[in-house]
Parts: sequence; structure tokens; C-alpha cells
Amino acid sequence: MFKKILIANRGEIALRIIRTCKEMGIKTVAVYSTADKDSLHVRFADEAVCIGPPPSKDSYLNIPSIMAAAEITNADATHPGYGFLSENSKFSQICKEHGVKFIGATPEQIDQMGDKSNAKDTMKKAGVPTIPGSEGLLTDLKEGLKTAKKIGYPVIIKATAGGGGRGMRIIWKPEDFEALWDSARQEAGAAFGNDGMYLEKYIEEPRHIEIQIAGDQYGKACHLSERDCSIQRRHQKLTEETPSPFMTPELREAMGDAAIKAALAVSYEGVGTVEFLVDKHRNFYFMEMNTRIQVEHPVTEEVINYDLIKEQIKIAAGMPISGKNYFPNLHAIECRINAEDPYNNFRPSPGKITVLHVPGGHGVRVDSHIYAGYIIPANYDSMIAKLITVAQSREEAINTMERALSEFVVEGVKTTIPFHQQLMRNEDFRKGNYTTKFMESFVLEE
Ligand code: MV4
Repeated sequence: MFKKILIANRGEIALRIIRTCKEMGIKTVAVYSTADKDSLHVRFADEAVCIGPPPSKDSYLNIPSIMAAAEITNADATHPGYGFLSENSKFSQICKEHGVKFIGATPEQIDQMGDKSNAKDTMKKAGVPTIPGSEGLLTDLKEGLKTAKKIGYPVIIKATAGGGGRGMRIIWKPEDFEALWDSARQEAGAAFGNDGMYLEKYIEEPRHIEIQIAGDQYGKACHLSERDCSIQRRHQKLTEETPSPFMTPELREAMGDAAIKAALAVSYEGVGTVEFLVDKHRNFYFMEMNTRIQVEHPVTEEVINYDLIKEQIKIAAGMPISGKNYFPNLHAIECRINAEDPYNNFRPSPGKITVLHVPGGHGVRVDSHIYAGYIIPANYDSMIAKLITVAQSREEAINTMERALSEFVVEGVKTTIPFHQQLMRNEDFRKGNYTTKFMESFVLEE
């Protein structure tokens, strides 16, 4: 087992990882930017190293600084959390070259899954359902038009280096193709330095359902059920739950099998997520594979009573997984609490937290790095807490969430708590009747 893990991240996920390390008897090293010198991850870790000024590119994305911190503290592994360097193949590679175990995917797997067209190809070959569309990348406009005509409008063109919605365009009719093709390519080229595009049939009102998987170094893989992440705004998830209200036992079995196939196709080692789009007929299609721990992992942990960070560390240390699949019978929901003003287009609201009361009680979990007096820096993501509830049924989990939200007091900054309170009361949400389009028609009341 590792003796010392350097956590190459900040905020709640850094704390989350430190907590598990403590329970496992593993020493921890925090790294921090000057903006985070008063952060809890710095205080909770056994050691802390300043790695640079506030901008992420100079600190949490600064590979030489982080490697130097690992070297001087003698860390034998790094945990990247989510975001930042978690899916950076260069960082995974450099860790390997320096004899520091990267707790995540290999550089090859990161590159293979990071190129979306290539990932789709790999999955198609492995027998995982994919959305009908172009064979690999489109060479030019003419081929795009031809392919779109063949599969029928509406179609969607996607940047192969994309993800998170950037460099993506929906095309409803051939007359619009050229302009959207040009603008998507330009956007992708500028954002990723790669303007490769592929095309798919556009699925109109899909659900985003992802399967948590785990694989070990011995060729074994299993799934840990699904999470429904359809409630999103501008590709930012707002709330997630498991099980999906749209799920059936048959669909879970089929999607679980497909996710395991996906994991085995790339000899996946660690915990990961296979994202699917599910249409109204319950056809499901591979969308992306995430080779990291995800923000929403706690809902899965709560329903299967299983520490996914511990599992990541054990797998990275060469321990085998049991290989058994999980079909939970509890229900968990997560609300992401952001320092944003939901009444003002979710505008970020950084600053000092003057008053704080954190909810608790039966079925309530709060993963957060905030405290009274904490100053939320403007440099990073605005998520300040994850509020998770777990209960025997969906209705009870929602009721517990409403109760916990009503106890949550954060003063000094605006938060998304009022949004979540209204969401929990929303009739369609209560019925489990929602798709990725939900937020387009959701109206927040004053
Ligand atoms: C799609 C789609 C409909 N049809 N692909 C959005 C982010 C990227 N990962 C893929 N995305 C989508 N791909 C086809 N063929 C709709 C989306 C999409 C979406 C997907 C999941 C969650 C929220 C979304 C919001 C808008 C569009």
C-alpha cells in the first residue's frame, strides 16, 4: 500500500480524498495556490506545499510545480481528483516516469478516451451501442452534407477533442449546414487546437444516464449501477440521483453489461464512468467515458455503502476487485450548492461567508470545504458544497433533501440553495419526469 499520497487538487474533493487516506493510514500532502492558503485541505493534510499564484495554469495545472512537491515530500502516489489534471495524459505519463503512481487512468487510456470520435470507434468495435453517424471524422463539408442526408435531419456535429458541449452544433436542415460547420470547426480549433469533427443523428429529448464502473489490473471489471445526471444547465450538472427514475431492471442489466464491455475494451484499471444518452424508447447509446472520479460519486457511495476513493487507491496499489455488480435498493440525491445567484442567470458570487449553518441528521451527507469566515476565491469553480441525502425511497430522499436545504444557511454570498428548494417542489421533478431539456423551461419564482 502507498505510504504517502499527494492530492493534486483543492476544495471539497481534496478534503474527500484526505479523509479516506486518513482512514487507510496513508499520509497526505496537500498542494495549494496562494489564494488557498487558508483552505481546509491545507490544514487537514499532514504536509502542504505552495505550488504557485492563484491562476490555475500557474498552480493546480502546473505540472513541474506539482512534481517538485511530490519529490520533496517523497510522495509515492498522486490523486488528481476531478477537473484540473485528472484527465491529462501528460501528467499521468510524467508521474509514471518519476515512479509516482498516478491514481487514475494510464496516459494511453486518457488519450484514447479523450479523442471522442476515436472513443466511439473503440466502443462500436467492442459491441457497445453507439449513435448512428459518420464513420470517424468528416473530411470536408461535402462529406458532412452527404452523411447528414443519409441518416436524416436533425443531426449534430461534434468536435472530437470536445466534450462539455463546446464545438457542438445541432443542424435541423441542409441549408444551415455550411454556416454551422464553419463556426463549430472554428470554435473547436480555437478551444482545443484540433478542429476534427464527427456527425451523429441528433437525439431530441434524451436522458443523461451514466454507469459507474470499476476495473482492476487482472482483467476483471464490474458496474456499480447508474446515476441520472439529466438536470443540467449549460452542461453543468445541478443535481444527480441514483437510481434513475427512468430505469427498469432490464435496462439496468443491459446498460451495466455495455459499460463492462466498454471497460474491458480498454483494459480499464480504476474507477470510471461510462456516459450514455437514453432516448424516450429506452434505446441507449455510448456518449463518453470519464477516466476519473466524478463530482457526483457520493450518490453511488450512499446507496451501495462503498467508498469509491478507497477503491481507487486499492486498485492503484494492485489489489483485485471482487467483480460483483451492484443493484442497490436505496435512493440517493445530490444537490450541488454553488456560490452563484440563481436569480441572476447563475452569476458567480465569490466572497466571504459570514454566517454558516450546515444541515445534518438522518440520511444527510455534506461534502464541503467551507467554514464561517472562509473567502471563496473568484479564480476557481463556484461549487462550495454537495448536499447528499439517502433514504429507502425516492420520495423520502426528496423530502429529506427539502428538510436539509431548509436547514442550510450560507450568508455573505448568493447560493443555489433557493433553486434546489424550488426544484425539489417541482411537479415534473417529483414525478421523475425530466430530460436534459428540463432546465430550458424551468422558471425560477421570486
Ligand atoms: C448529443 C445530444 C443529442 N444527440 N448527441 C452534450 C455534451 C456532450 N457530452 C454530448 N452532448 C449531447 N450529445 C446526440 N447525438 C445531446 C447532447 C446534450 C446533452 C447531453 C447530456 C446532458 C446534457 C445535454 C445537454 C445538451 C445536449
